[in-house]
This record gives sequence, structure tokens and C-alpha cells, in this order.
Amino acid sequence: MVKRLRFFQYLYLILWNFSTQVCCQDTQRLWFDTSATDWNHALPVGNGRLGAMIYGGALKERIQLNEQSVWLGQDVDFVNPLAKEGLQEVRNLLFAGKYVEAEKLAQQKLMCDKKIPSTYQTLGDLQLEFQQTGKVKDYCRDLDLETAIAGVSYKVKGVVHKREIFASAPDQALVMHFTVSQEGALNFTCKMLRPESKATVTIKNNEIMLTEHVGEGNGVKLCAKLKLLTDGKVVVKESGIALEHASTATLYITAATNYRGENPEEVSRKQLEVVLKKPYDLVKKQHIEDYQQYFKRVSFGLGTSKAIDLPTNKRLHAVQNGADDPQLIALYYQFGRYLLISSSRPGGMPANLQGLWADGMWPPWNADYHININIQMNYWPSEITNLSEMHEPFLKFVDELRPNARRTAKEMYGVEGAVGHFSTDAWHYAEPWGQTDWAMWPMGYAWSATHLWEHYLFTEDQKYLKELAYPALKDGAKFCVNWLVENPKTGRLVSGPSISPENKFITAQGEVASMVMGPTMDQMIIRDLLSATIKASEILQIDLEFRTQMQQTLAKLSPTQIASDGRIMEWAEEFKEENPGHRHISHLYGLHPANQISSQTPELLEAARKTLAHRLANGGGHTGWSRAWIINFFARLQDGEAAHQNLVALLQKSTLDNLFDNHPPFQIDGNFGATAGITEMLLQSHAGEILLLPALPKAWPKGHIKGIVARGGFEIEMDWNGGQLTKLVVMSRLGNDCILRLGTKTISLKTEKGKNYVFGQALSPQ
Ligand code: FUC
Repeated sequence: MVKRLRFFQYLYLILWNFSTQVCCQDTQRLWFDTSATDWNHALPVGNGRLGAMIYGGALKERIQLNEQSVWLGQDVDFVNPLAKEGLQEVRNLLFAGKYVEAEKLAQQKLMCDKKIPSTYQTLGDLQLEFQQTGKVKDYCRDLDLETAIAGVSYKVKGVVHKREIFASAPDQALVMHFTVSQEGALNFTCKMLRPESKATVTIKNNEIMLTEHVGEGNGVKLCAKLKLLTDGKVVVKESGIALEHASTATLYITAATNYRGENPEEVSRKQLEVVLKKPYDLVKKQHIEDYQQYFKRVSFGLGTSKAIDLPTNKRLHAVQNGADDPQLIALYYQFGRYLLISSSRPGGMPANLQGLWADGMWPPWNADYHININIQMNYWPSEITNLSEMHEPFLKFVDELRPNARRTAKEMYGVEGAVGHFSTDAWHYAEPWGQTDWAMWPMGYAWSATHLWEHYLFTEDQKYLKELAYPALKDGAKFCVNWLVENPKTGRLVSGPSISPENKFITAQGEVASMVMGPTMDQMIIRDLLSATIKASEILQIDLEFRTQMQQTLAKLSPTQIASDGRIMEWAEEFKEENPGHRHISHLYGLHPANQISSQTPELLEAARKTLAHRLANGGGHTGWSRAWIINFFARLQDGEAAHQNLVALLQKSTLDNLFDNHPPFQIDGNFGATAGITEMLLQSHAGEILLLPALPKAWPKGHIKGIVARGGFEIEMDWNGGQLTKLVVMSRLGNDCILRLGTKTISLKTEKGKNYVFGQALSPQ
């Protein structure tokens, strides 16, 4: 009997060892052979609302916690009362070419004073200290994208220690599970704290509770609860809980705020009660099932590479030193999808500048919602990578912006409709504050509203169009129609005062200025929004009068112009840029994300190519998100080589060891923008046709992708070999007709809802 027991113990140990070793080799896994010493190397988990950054220290573990509504600030109205009179004066000065004067006046009369500070903040820290002596061996820290579970494993004196950490959406809890291969060898102390704050921590039994009214009242009330379940002994200490002689333990953390008017203590208590009733294995199983229903919709492979045996940071460093590793690109792609599923879930708030993960009390740019590209970029991959539901928090957020956006339009500019400027926050402000050269940009709401139309193009959900999308589109369109003024020189309608985010130009007098009438990007966004709203009103068969007004406005809108050097003009005049390599390439909005510059407009397409070349020749793409946008531009230009070069440059210059995008500092938009860009290299559907492999680079001769989505509701699967399409499956979700294009070959396809259409080599029917 004893012998048999020994045998099983032995077998158990072998299996443990085996599983620690294989943990590290997988195509869908980020893994490291050291713990993180820096926040930017820690690994993120999240359920859309609750997030954690895992350092994975063997002796001291820091898990930095987030809850998406932990915000300082409040809903305030801070419109500048001088704005209405200032508007006309500033316009007059701009039309008279007095740019610098106009800017000074706008600074005084149009900029609003945002007195109440606001920022997203950390929820706090979970800190663990392990009582174990001896050398740490076979260390592995990983994040499995297939299961959304982070792991830490190592051996000390022959004892294998393992941790599993995940954020469960079904149970709305962060879960940490600890096991050791030797009975009673698990000993640690744990505490929860909120550094640099006045949070109160109370400990009762084996439960810790942390509460605070953020910003001493100027922010949300928060509550986080932690409960430890174990087979060992629990000793409550003054600052935390000590666990002794355990073989297994599970920590559950729940947290909530009063952001949506709920009682945070009650919510987190109830959530904790529910999750504690379930066995750990069930919590884990349901977490995996829930996550995989989204993640598994897309598979992507670019072949294997030897580098798979290397830890992820070393693979990245190898690419930074010139190695080719397409499989790392596939991993990076899926990491983008993982991050979206983990930071943006239906019913929640949208992914902010850092998604969900931000440390400290004042993260960069307050980890807010920048609506002059950053939040839009966050959502570029949502529809095309089959994560349509994850788009919802942003779409609903636009709807929530409407009351403040309408009030701002009325009080500031005296017009109907909704306006937003360069940024907003959890409290939905719509006023511009700060300096005119980055803040005086009234297109933030309009651009955001186009996302509601995009969602419709993929889903054709009529109820959604009527109830959520159209009212939001109409509010934006109304503002545009009322905001535009006639340029006295051309008789065309222009937007302004405004800027081309956030670039500056040199005036004829040699001065530096940024504000104009009719910057190209504004005109493009307005064209986009009005066209979408017109189509939506046609589908819904409503608002004929307003539709006519929008059509008349569109017809008079100042067009996109090409400069004498062949580039797209960024402003209404041919100014020299102050920074010709500027990170914003706003005047190519029409190329991506919009569809105003395509093969149907060859002259503009050529001008866009020149514009991009010029920006890059002058140092463009130096922030992660800017580089990610460039990948999308080149994909739309069907230049696979340039798209690939910029993707590699993103990994080489703007990617942190944990594969987070680096502005610097960490900003998540580049991750999302790149995932969108890779999809655009393989599939496009913005200009009425489904383009197959439009920008396939030579570096990916063989590959497979399944589950990406085209407008009109088509799920696409493709295999290619030798750079040639070998198999295509089109799954029709809605029964629409479509045109498939592969190079110069096109096929018109009539489809039935729910049916698959299979093609072979070079689109041959199967
Ligand atoms: C935009 C960019 C900056 C930065 C900030 C959060 O305004 O110009 O580079 O990404 O947002």
C-alpha cells in the first residue's frame, strides 16, 4: 500500500515537472523565464471591468489591480461664456489669414477652464510574500491566450510551486489559485493596499476589505474585497493574512464603485458570495468557456519558427536585432484580440488609453478617452476580427456623451447637434480645454459617431440602427450642418476654427500657427458622417427634410485637395508643416479608416502614397499608435511590403517586453491598431468589394486565417501558399450578395444566410 502511494507520488511529481516545462512552448502563449521587475513587463489579465498586472515574483508577488470605473473627477459644465462672441471673431481673423492673432483670441475666448481634475486610477495592489528558502529553479511566467489564464511556476528544493490567475467575466472576480507539489509547503502572507491614498483596510476572518472615496470626495467610492480559501492555517495579522502549511489556496477578489449609482460594498460582497459557492474548477471552466466563445472565433497562423523555444521577450529582442519571426506576429495579433476581450465587454466602459491597466494615481494623459484618434483606434479591430460585441462599450459611450455634447454645441457655438473635442473622460465632458494647438478640434464626437455606422455595416441590425445608432449619428450630423460656414473666397463649406490634430504650420510671415478654416481631416470626417447619416435615414425611411439638408451640405463641402507637390493638402492652403514627420497623419483619414481615397479615386490614391512617403522620410511613425496607423494606410494602398516593414518597425521600436505598445509610455492603441492593420493586409471590404489578400507581404508566403469579417456580414477563411490563395471559404451571416476580388480577378457571389461558399486555388469554384 505504502509502495503504491509512493509510486503515485512519484508519478505526480514527474507530471508536475513535465507540465512546468511544456508550459513554455506554445503558439498562443507569452512566456518569460524571469519575473517582471517593471510594470511594463508584467502580464495583463482582465474581464473587461476588473484587471490585474501580474509580476510573478517567486518570493514577492505584486499584482496591481484595476477596476474600470475608478475615476477621480465629476460631471462638470465648464463652457467658456465668451465662446459665442469669440467664434465669429476668430473665424473672421482666420478667413483674413491672421492665424496667430486668431489663435490668441481663441485661447482666450474659446478654450474652457477645466478646473476639476479627472483621471483614471489604480484600484490598488495585492502583495504576497512567500516563506520559502532555497534557490528558485525552472522559473516560468506565462499568459495563455487560449484560456486567458496567467501562470507562474518554479521549483524550490524540489517542490513545484504553481499559480494560476485569471479575471472571470461570468463571476466578475479575479481569481488566483496556488498549489504546491508537497503537502503543506505553501506559506505566504497577503495584503491589499492602495499606495499613495487614504484607503481604509479592514481584515476579518480570512477576508480583507479595502474602501475609499477617491480624491477625498472628488471621485468614485470604491470597495475591493479579498477572500482566501485554503486547506492550510490562516492567521490574521494587523496588515494582512498569513497562510501556513497549506497545499492549496485560492484567492478571490471582487471590486466595485458607485460610478453607476450602486453601493460598491454591497455589489462586491454579493459577487464574492456567489463565486465562493462554486468549486474552483467550475469557476475556471466557466471562465475559459466564456472567454473562448470570443477568442476562438479567429485562428491565424504564419507557420512555425524556431524562436518558439525562446521566451517572448527574447524573441522580441531577436526581432529587434533583425530576426524574422512571423509566428511572433501571429502571437502579437492574437494578443491584440486578447486585450480587447479583456478590456472592453458589453455593459462596461470602453477601453481607455491603457485599456484597463494603469498604475498609480496619475497615469499618462490620465488614461482618459482621447477622441482625436486613440479611442477610435482601440476599436478598429473590433468588427473585422470578429469581436463585434466588444465594440458596444464605445458605441454606448458615444450615446452617453450626447447630453453634454449637445449642451456644449449650444452653449459654446450656439448651434444644435452634438460636439466633442480632442478628449473626454468618464464624466463625458465635451468642452475643449488646454491649448488651442491640440484642443481646438471640434470633430471628436463626429469621428466617434461614425463607429456606430461601421457597426451597422457589419451587422445590419435594424433595431440597433433605429434605437442607438441613428440618433447618435443625427446629433453629430446636425452639428456639422450647422457648424460649417461658407469660405468667402471659394463659396464652399468649411469647418472651423479647427486644427489638423495636432500639427502646426508656418504662415507666409514665417510664424508658427495651427488653427485654420477647413482643415482636410475635418472635411473628411464631416463627409463621412453626413454620408453615413444619409444612408441610415434612407434605410430607416425617416427625416426626409434633414436628409435633403445633409445632401445639399455635402454637395457644397470643400473637397480634398492635392498640393502642387502632389501630396494631399493638410490644410486649405499650401502651408509648410512645422513638423513634416508629425505622428498624426490626419489628412489621410479618407484613406483609412474612411473610404474616400481608394482605387476608385486613383489621383487621390497616388497623392496619399506621396503624403505617407513624405511623412516617413521626415521621421514619421515615431509613436506606437502612429506606426500602427501607417500599417493600415499601407494595407489600404495595397503595399504589403511597406505594411510589413512598418509592422516590424512597430515591434522593433515601439513594443515593450510584454508586447504592450509603447508610445512611449505604454498606450494600448498601437496594439489594437496593429491587429487591425494585419487584418487589413489580409482582407478589406471598405470600398464595395471584398479584397482577398490585398497586401500580403513576401515574408508570409504560407499562412492561414479563419474567422475575420467583411462588411455585409461575411466570415472569411483563407489558406495561402507561395503567396497565392489556395483556399477560400465565405460564410454568409446575412445572406447578402458580394463581390470577391483577388488581384484583378473578381467573382460576384449570391449567398444564402448561414451557408458556406468554398473556392480553391485562385478562386476556382469547389
Ligand atoms: C494624442 C496624441 C499623443 C498621445 C495622446 C494620448 O493627442 O497626439 O501622441 O497619444 O493622444
